Amino acid sequence: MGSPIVIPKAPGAAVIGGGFIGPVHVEALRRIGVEVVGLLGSAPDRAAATARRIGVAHVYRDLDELLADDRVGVVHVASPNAQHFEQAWRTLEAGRHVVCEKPLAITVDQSKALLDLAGSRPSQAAAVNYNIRFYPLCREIRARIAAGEIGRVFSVTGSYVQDWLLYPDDYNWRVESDGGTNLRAVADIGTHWMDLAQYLIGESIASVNADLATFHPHRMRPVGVSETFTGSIGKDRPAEQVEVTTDDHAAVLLRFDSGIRGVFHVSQVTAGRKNSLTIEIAGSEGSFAWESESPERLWIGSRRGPNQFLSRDPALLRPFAASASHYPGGHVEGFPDTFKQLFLDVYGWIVKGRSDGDAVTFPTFIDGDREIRLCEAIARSAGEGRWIEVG
Ligand code: SOE
Repeated sequence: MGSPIVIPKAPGAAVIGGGFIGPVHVEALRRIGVEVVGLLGSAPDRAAATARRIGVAHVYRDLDELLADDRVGVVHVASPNAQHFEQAWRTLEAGRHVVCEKPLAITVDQSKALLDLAGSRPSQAAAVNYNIRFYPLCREIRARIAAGEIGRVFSVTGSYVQDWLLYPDDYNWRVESDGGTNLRAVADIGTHWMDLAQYLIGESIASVNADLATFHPHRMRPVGVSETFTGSIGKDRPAEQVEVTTDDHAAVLLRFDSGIRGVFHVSQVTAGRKNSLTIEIAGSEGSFAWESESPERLWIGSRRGPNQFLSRDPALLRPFAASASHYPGGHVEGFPDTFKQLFLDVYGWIVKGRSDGDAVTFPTFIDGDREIRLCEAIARSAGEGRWIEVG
């Protein structure tokens, strides 16, 4: 509480992507006082409808027009994954800051090229939207582990499961092969889980051993667009059967740099789980457990005394956690607030102006590139049936 909740003199922003997550970016930007000057979508008519719905005044014809608009200082790339590379690349080349939705790219070649380009332009922010880091209680876990509260970390385990692709007639651009790792649940939500796990314990994953499953080898692709999380909407449209090879489910064993062990599973076919990330960290003196669908509560496990539940209350949190929490205890903060907090970090860094002393506090292309390397290692491990070192 008390930290700035608007960014004075923030540059204007443009958002690419009018599906599910683009409007989430728009809403969060407005909450911190950033003007969203325009929207670019994959189809002008649909983009115009979305722009009217969310109150964005201008719809760009194409990326050329967007990058020619000198009101745009920051571009938010919230388009389908296969478009991220070109849009992020051209944004940086045009001298703008970029906030790219995960995953950063489709291949390591792409993510490495973006990382190198961003590194050559240190005055431009190059962020990746790993928003789950910004739940206050996730920051509390990170701060307490760093302070040694649970001693030596033994393991990190958990899951990220949803049900919006449960049925064979559920469809979305994500189920199509991306021409790279061909990963879907892993690339879409597994990267969230892996980024969070590494962030909480402050250590990178060194090797993986993965098992993937595609439970629906065929799906019904409706004519027209299928947005994210649309459930049974549009099921009455004509559809054609298509082959699907991307993962509905994955189970992945992990070894971290220091020997810490991990395991997670992801699924987009778990009935009743809407957007459920769980993570549990076991240490020599205690453990933590947190669930994204109950984000205001942190479970603290102990052998020497009673287990505890810590409710998010900035007055009870460590400063690193309290600084990402603007509402008093009991006034529930959630998914939208994590976008607001991440963008406060990015735009705060931008308006402060680049200086060597300015530590970056938001996830960058370095983190985005690491996740693509993890995806490639997971895809290779599943194909070869063995442990694979992460490049
Ligand atoms: C779909 O799985 C999705 O929208 C992801 O793409 C987002 O990153 C996640 O935050 C919610 O679920």
